[in-house]
This record gives sequence, structure tokens and C-alpha cells, in this order.
Amino acid sequence: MKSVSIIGAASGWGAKDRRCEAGPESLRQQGLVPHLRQQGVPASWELTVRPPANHENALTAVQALSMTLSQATGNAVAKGESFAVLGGDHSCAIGTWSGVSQVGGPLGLIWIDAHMDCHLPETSPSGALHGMPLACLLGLGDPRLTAIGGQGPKFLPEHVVLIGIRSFEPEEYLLLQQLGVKVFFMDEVRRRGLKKVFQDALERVRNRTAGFGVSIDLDAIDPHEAPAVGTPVLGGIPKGELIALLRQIQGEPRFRGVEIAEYNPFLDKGYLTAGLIGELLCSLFTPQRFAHEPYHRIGKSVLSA
Ligand code: 6HN
Ligand code: MN
Ligand code: MN
Ligand code: MN
Repeated sequence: MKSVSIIGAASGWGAKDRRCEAGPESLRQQGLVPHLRQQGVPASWELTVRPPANHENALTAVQALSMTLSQATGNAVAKGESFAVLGGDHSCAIGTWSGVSQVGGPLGLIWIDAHMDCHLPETSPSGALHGMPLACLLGLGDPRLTAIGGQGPKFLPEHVVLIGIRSFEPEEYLLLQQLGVKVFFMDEVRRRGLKKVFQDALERVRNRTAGFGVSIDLDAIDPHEAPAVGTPVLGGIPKGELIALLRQIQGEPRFRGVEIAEYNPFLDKGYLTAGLIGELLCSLFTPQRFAHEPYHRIGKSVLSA
């Protein structure tokens, strides 16, 4: 089985609340890697990428971090490893997927989020860069960000699917519609069930691609179960349903890796969100023969050891 390269993305400059930059280090200290290993996942912490100390502004911070991150994910995939990028605000997606898209043929992407993250600098209400990464990956936005990993779009619109959307501005939806990107709103997830929606999503990202990845913004999940996010939106995906479906991807040879973004340890309640991150990773990477143990118990034992 492929080894799993864990890459921390300590990005906070893309969000209003910068404290999510502490997310990766907190997960590491909570014993995430020993836990994964205990669950049979051949994981190791490869590196944590950080913004340079002396950047001019949020954009140059995100640009520099994304460039380093794109090299890290590109290297992991080129070596035949799986990867898990742990953020950090969701602007890290620019780096993660720009890197992966450089290796092999066309790539598919499942974007699981409460938001569309498809603003241009001109349409963004907040100016926050974590509201723009998907537009950048589709080739639109500030040229300093769209040029990372090579000029131009990193995905074809028909190979990108969004799931769980319930908060967006009209301009980003218009953009996605014009491009022809499929959006599964939370309404549809509730009406048809996540299982059916996920099947449709997998079909799209597997169709005429060499591989696919999954980007999970933790705010896609209901805030009762994933409280440690900067932009919570009620009425999200139940974590149990998502975990059950991610388990289907486990062992799939064309699955390249995952990104889990927006973890802000200062907003966590006990081990709730950290534990969820452990469970999400186990659902994707634990070989079926291993028993699945709740992460929070392990986290505590590691901390008190
Ligand atoms: N995220 N659409 C809002 C904005 O300010 O652009 C919210 C973006 C949230 C982004 O959660 O990754
Ligand atoms: Mn979001
Ligand atoms: Mn997001
Ligand atoms: Mn677990």
C-alpha cells in the first residue's frame, strides 16, 4: 500500500481569523501520526510549509506558501506516495492542487465545502483569499496565484465537482455556471442523500482523468460536529455519512490524496474537530482489515504519555 505523506500548510493569511495557521502544528502535537500508524496507515509527517516571515501583504504570503506547497505535493505524487495536506486556511488549495496537477494526465477534483471559494478579487465581499482558491485553480484571478505550477487552469471544468454548498455570493455561482462546473448544493444532498450525490461526483472526476483528489473544507460538515472553523454555516453534512463514503475511495489506485482545511485549534471543543480529522484520514487510508478506533481516546493517551 502507498505510504502517506502528511504535509502541514500553516496558512492563515487567506482568512480573516489568522489563527488557523496553528492548525497543523496542533494536530501534530495531539499525536495524529502515531494514531494513524496504530490504525495501520503508513503515514509520516513530511514537512510543514509556512509563509515567509517578511512578506509584503496577504497575497505575497499566500503566493510564497503555495509555491512551496505545490513542490511538496508534486514531489509526493511523483514518488508514488499518497498525500494529506492539513491546513491552515483554504487558500492552501492553490498550492496543493497546482502541484498535483503537474504530475500525470488530467486530474479530477471533489471540493467539499459550505462555500464555493470561487471569487475573483473584483467580486469578493471580504477580499479574503480563502474565498478564491477554486477560481485560481480554474485559471481565473490574480496572475501571481494562477501562475503557480505553470500558467493556466489546473483543471478542466467538467472534472471539478462541488458538494455541500449552502453559503455563496451570486457572482461565484455565475462564474461556475459559465464555466460548466457541477455544484451539488446542500439542499440536493439532503433531498437525494449524500451517497447518490457522491456517486455522481466520483463518476465525473473519474471520467477521462488520470487521477483525482479530494479537498475537504471542514466547514462543509455540520458545525455541531466540526466547530473549529472560522466561517461555520449551520445545516452541514453529517460527519458519519461523509466518513462512510470516503471509505469507498480507500485503496482506489487513482486516488491521489486529500486536503483538509480550515482547522482552527483555538475554536475546537475538546478533541471534537481534531478527532474528526483523524477519523477522516483513517476512513481514506486505513486498510479495511484494521479496526477503526475513535481518535479522541488515542489523542488523550498520547498527550498524557
Ligand atoms: N472558506 N464567500 C465568503 C468570502 O468572503 O469570500 C466566505 C469564504 C469562506 C472561504 O471557508 O474557505
Ligand atoms: Mn468553507
Ligand atoms: Mn473553503
Ligand atoms: Mn480513527
